[in-house]
Amino acid sequence: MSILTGTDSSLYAHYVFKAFDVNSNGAISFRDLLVTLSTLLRGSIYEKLRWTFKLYDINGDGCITRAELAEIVVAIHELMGRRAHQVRATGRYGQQVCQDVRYTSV
Ligand SMILES: [Ca+2]
Repeated sequence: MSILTGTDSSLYAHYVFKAFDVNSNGAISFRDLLVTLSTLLRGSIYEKLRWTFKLYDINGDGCITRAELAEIVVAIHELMGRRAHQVRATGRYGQQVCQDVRYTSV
């Protein structure tokens, strides 16, 4: 955690790292970096959505569960300076996001 900003980017960085690691070998090669940056900067909407889906699909099983969505929401909140125990203590962020997704997908 950054003492100056009170933020912790490590959890979100972990998930972004996994999404950049195209061939899931635990390292980001120069090719992985180029493929990902190309996708995010010049890719189609479908390619960008597929990359974002990969970010949220933590275990890579092709589905985003409520728990996975909650994990990403916690990571984003930590990135913004809220502590994980505060976010998890309420348990409402992930649930609220899931409800919002359900309502907007109907
Ligand atoms: Ca999953």
